[in-house]
Amino acid sequence: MPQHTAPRATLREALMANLFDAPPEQAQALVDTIACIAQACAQVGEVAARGVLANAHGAVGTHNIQGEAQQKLDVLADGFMADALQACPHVAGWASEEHERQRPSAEHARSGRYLVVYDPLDGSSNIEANISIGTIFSVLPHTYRGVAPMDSSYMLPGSEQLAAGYVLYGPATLMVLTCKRGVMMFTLDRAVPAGEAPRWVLTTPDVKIPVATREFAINASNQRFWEKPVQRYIAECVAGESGPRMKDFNMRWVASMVAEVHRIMTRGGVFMYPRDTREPRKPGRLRLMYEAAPMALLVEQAGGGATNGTSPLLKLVPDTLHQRVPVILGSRDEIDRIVSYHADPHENVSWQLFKTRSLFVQPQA
Ligand code: FDP
Repeated sequence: MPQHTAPRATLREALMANLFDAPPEQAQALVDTIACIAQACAQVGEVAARGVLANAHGAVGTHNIQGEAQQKLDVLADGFMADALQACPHVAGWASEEHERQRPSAEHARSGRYLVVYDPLDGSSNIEANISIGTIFSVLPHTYRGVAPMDSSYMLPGSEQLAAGYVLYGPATLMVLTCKRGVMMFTLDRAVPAGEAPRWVLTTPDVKIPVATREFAINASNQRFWEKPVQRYIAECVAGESGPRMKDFNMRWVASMVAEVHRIMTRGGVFMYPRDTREPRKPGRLRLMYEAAPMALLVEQAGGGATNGTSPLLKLVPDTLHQRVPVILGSRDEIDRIVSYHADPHENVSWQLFKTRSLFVQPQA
């Protein structure tokens, strides 16, 4: 018997349906903008998939504003995004991990209604190891439409984002997206007729993060630098069945934030890049505007939680484009627990004292 399956919705169809309650002109502008970004990401995915054959591996010999050595793919991805945004009539300006200052659109700086911030290539250290990498983006309102944007135009809390998403360049190329009406997952379909561009199709209409989990992701080599509530949380997870949690946990670390968040989107978990004492000037490793805030919006829209330990990430107002923050996000129950550890005054006095006095009972020899 032939199977009759309904065709999957395209990106534009799914977004227009998702935005049914928005004024049509606004919905169309947001869909057009996301379609421009999606097209650039399909180009990045194409080049990433060809690897050395596309001459996309290796360093270019320059450094970005963060002092990080730029990889060829960082630069290529940044260029694809900038070209797509330049061509998009609704975008007044954009800011990227790879540039110190924002860039106003040559033609639409005054007329555009949106600002876009992005990390063109997240997980750069994984490029040559052929491990999953990604792009992260956020669409913000251009509050003073009619005036060309400046860096200060972008200083909005994450709660003001109109849309946020990431693209994961893994075995399949996926886009996970929110317009603040839940989270949708799209897959890039390359099996299209010759001459046609690959197209994004809706593959999961309503992503939900499981509330409970037994899996965490953290770079454990930084343990000695972590703050006390994080030391306590991880020690309790590692103690497993014989510790206060009375159950075993599993650990993962890919070193590509997009891949870690995607795993959490599919089966739950906790991802942490907490504050540490290595460089007191830097309160965390990840950037607020184009890493933490868009991921926080996605995770919260999927039912999870996202915090710096003491405040929801979506409430933080940036001071600069490249500001760094501690990031703790994932399954709701665990995030609530970690926030409660940060709020516990004993935790901030002495975790060691707490450990010997109460919960953390050592198994008898
Ligand atoms: P990368 O610098 O390679 O782009 O964005 C920062 C980030 O990767 C995250 O994707 C990743 O989670 C983290 O840094 C990796 O940090 P470690 O090197 O400490 O593992």
